[in-house]
Amino acid sequence: MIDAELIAAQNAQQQNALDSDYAALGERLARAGVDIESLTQQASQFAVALPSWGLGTGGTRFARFPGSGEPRNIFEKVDDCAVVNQLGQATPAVSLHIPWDTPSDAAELRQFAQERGLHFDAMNSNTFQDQKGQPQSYKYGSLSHSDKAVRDQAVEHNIEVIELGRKLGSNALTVWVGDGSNFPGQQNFNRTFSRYLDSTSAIYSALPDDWSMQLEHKMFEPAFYSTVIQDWGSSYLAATQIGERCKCLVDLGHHAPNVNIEMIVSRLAQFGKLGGFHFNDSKYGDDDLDSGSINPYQLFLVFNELVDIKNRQPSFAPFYMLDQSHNVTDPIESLIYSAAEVQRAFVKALLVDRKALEGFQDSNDVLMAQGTLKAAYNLDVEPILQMARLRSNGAIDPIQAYRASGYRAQCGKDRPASKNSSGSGIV
Ligand SMILES: [Mn+2]
Repeated sequence: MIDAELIAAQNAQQQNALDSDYAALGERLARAGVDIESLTQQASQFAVALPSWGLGTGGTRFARFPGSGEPRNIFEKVDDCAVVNQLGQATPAVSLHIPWDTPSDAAELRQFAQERGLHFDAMNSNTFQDQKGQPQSYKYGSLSHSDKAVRDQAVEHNIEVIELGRKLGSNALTVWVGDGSNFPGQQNFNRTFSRYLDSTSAIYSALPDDWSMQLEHKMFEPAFYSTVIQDWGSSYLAATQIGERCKCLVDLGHHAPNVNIEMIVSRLAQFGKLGGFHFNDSKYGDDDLDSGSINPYQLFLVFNELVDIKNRQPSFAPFYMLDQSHNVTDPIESLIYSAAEVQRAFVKALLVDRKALEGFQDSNDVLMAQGTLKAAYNLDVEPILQMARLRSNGAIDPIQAYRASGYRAQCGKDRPASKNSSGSGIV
């Protein structure tokens, strides 16, 4: 963790400017009948989970360029998560990827995280890679494989992940499989999907009563011709077939270019099947770039739907996680920055004048309807995010505080690279 006095000293230098900016924004919002304190309160409560695999440097199929002081095991990853949350105050949960980050002692890891103010969110299984010593190969698929022995092994792995998650205090399982085909004719679409449904139903039947299961769709990759759960339609069909607590998870990078993701969000939520999100951004495909770095307006439009849904269904509580690959930045900095971008989109979505919007929609005042969204999007809510962090003992400027702390340089000394270091994956 970072020395609290260092954060306080940094904040002290910046607080006068913040107080002034916050007062000015508060005054402006008050003229529109909006209470800035309510927004700051909601910003403080906003949380997005950190992916355990996001703390190490990511890479592509071509190369990985790790920096110094990378976490070498799950405990060091949790240490880094604690720093992200300490400074940014928006990421109190960690989402584990199994088996990349399987702890030898779940109780020890749970306590280790608790001592750092963290808890465990949705668990992620992995049947897209062969693990050392496993008898069956996933070369031709896992949950939908033609061979029952392979499917059974994949189901068993997911059940083990649930068992581990129970010990860690998690309450959800996210299932993404790369199953699919590379060539026309390689697989029969109907039989493959049926086998997938049988396998996921078997996993679902092992789900504790207070757990949910999230199906993550992805258009392509690693399969390049067809993918079993390639889109939200397939995901919805599967989740509906499997059971009530089986939902669809939307990863922002898992769609064709220009697809209207915010409408997918609305559709799934309208029928009670929106379970969660993996936030990231993309220019071309599943780029796993930092949230809000390419298309922040899309992120805002997604949250515009989420706020709308929440207003209709107060119990709506989807899982939020950052799912990014940090190839050329310090992962801690990217995660702090990205969490704030997601939080920013949320706060801006809260600012949408929904009553006015509904009026413009019903009277077909197109210009004013789109302008109502833009008015909220264009407002700079940075003072609200800064104040929310300050009041939670985070940093007004978390990147500056992180750099001033020298945390990464210290890790470079404390964490000499070992050949057992666990890297990162791209999910
Ligand atoms: Mn994902």
